[in-house]
Amino acid sequence: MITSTKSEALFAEALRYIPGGVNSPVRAFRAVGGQPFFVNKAKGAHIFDVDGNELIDYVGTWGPAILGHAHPKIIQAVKNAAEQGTSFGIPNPLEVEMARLVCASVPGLEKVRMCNSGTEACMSAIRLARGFARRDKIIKFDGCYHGHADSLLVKAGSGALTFGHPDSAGVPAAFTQHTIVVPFNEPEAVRAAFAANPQQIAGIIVEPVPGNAGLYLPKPGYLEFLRDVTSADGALLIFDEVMTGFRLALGGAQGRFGIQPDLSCFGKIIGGGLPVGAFGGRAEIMDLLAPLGPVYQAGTLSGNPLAMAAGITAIKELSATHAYAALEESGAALETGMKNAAKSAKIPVQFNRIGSMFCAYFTDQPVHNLADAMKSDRARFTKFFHGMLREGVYIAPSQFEAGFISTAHTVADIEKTVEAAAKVMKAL
Ligand code: KE4
Repeated sequence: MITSTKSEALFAEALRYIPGGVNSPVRAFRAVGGQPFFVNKAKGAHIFDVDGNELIDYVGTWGPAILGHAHPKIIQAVKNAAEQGTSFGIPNPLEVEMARLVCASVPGLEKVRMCNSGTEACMSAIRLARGFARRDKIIKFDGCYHGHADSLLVKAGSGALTFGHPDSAGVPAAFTQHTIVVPFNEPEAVRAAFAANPQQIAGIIVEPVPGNAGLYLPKPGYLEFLRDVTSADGALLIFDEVMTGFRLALGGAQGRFGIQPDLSCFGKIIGGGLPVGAFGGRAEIMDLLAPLGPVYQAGTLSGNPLAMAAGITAIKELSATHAYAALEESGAALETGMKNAAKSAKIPVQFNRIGSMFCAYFTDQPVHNLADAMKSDRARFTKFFHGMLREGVYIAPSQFEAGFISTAHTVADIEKTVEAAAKVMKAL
């Protein structure tokens, strides 16, 4: 970073009016120290802060910017929609097109309901699962983050984990008594939970590829195991694809791994950068939702035309181009470069990656779940983060977040990133 005077002044004023100076905790740099910078422009794979610094961006507004920032087709779609009105609160044609596109993209999805965030999507999917199964208990995995609904803020990942309070204050024990937390990638823990609660578990909610404690992959057969163990007990399998949906493939992780959950949650990419969430599944489950059925869920701005226009354009662009092949190529190049940088610097790095999602853990042990991730050297990550920032590369300001590559990242961007990593790792 060259200068930060304007960001510092803005942050001082932000602290006056906004708790922690931010509207979402993970932006506050609390995990890595220092102060956040303020951005007023983003284009392609680059962000531009108020002091004129230009950075290669691997946060991508936490996942939505898979096509890069300010993609011309998305900007034009939002402009066109805005000229017709920004919200109607009345069914609009774009909602139908979005629902059709999402259902056509994700195998087995028969119906979908739009909402305004991933939190809403996951909270609603759980309520629906409980209403369908007529059971109260839910299994989640430590380190997974499904938004900040009360019953899910238990050993949650992302910002909750970053700030060391995975179980938030203000959540009565009664609200989480039905939430069972087990470690990811350990089948025995799930078997034990079902054995201790036979026919009482409404469902498992899981990030099929957890991206909120850094990034780690399901071990071979693990997702198939979750599918089988839930079916055997009459529980539902809920894939939280808010991050992985339309990121790992057009059909999300479920399409990539060939697993069909009962319910799926989406967000981020399908909003094209505007506030959107969605959840969907078989019609026999979804039709329990109001106004058809007894499970209530609602939202003033759900399906609003601007977010629909942006999301539809993003999905169409992803399906019309060879986006995922390009993302795989960039991801592989980054992975090779980062691993070579670590080797030449002689420091232990586990570089986990799938498609365009990645995370560098500073440890010599493999990372398969939260317990493994917690063993990584966070002091080293902090030095790496600030070193990369000085070299003009912005990665997530927390070890417990994933990185994202977009179709806008060029070969030159990846090369510059790898050169920066080689230089910074040598000094760690
Ligand atoms: P939102 O309510 O933030 O739209 O989505 C919640 C959510 C649900 N499920 C998954 C798998 C998610 O990754 C998220 C949100 N992701 C974080 C980044 N790790 C959002 C960043 C933030 O909290 O500012």
